Amino acid sequence: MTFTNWIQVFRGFQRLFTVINFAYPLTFILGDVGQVYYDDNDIFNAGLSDYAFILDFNAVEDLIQLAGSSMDYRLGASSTGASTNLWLQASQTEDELIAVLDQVQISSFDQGFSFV
Ligand SMILES: [Ca+2]
Ligand SMILES: [Ca+2]
Repeated sequence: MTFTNWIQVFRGFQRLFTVINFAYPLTFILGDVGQVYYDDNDIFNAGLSDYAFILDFNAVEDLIQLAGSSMDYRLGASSTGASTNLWLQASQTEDELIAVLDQVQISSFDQGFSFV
């Protein structure tokens, strides 16, 4: 079992999942075709109780896989400004928190993301 597979095993759990990145490139599977993980499936709730908390994300080396297209998501600064929150905005009344990229500021999907 690769580490990527191990991450996939935990997909969709209603829990906070912390991923500690290692020195080599990783792909974080936060969605598959037609399925968004860490979505509480309540369009009126921001889904703050389940999201992937990713440490040491490096957009040059690592990859976050998401379902849909970049238009479905938005990146925003955390309340402290030190980290980046990844939100699902498509078909949501209240944007859904999918991931927190700890201690990195990322403002575009140009690098480090793939959409399936
Ligand atoms: Ca929600
Ligand atoms: Ca969520």
